[in-house]
Amino acid sequence: MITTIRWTGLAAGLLLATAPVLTAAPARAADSLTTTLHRLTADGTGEAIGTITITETSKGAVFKTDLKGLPPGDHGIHVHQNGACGPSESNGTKVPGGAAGGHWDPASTGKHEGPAGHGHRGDLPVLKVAADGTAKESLTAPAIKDLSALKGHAIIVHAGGDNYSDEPKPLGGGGARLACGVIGG
Ligand SMILES: [Cu+2]
Repeated sequence: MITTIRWTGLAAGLLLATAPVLTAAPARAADSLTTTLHRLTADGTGEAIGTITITETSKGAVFKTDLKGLPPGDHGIHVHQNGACGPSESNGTKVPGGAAGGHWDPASTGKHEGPAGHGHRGDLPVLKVAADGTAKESLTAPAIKDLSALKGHAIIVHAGGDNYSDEPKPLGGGGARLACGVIGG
């Protein structure tokens, strides 16, 4: 009888000890988000080209890229409105990654001004790809304060660079969409 009581006490103690860990887990998971990027094709998505991990810091959200297989040089990279990486259709032609929609712009500014501007909230610092096709960069977005707001949007890497302006070409001049990943999905 005494043994039974002791075991019950021990079990209760274990439950109490593990309870805080269980309740803390969801909060910890929200501290970072990871998305896998895939190469875009006219029919959808192809091979995976790496990951982007997003963390919240006092300076804004930091997008840490671990990518490969990209053309060397500067590439526009942005958070886009829709959590979809499929093609869209324009005049009967499939546009790779078109389903991701335009740049994430919750304040409806309609302006592309780069990460330090007051336009699209999804405008990130330009992605620099090394000569070997890899990009291991930390891109800070001062305007993005809240990681949870990023969930369900897509990250797009463009073929061209990004001059943080709508002139002379719209949306920084990035043009065609090369790779895509849905944040938190
Ligand atoms: Cu973009």
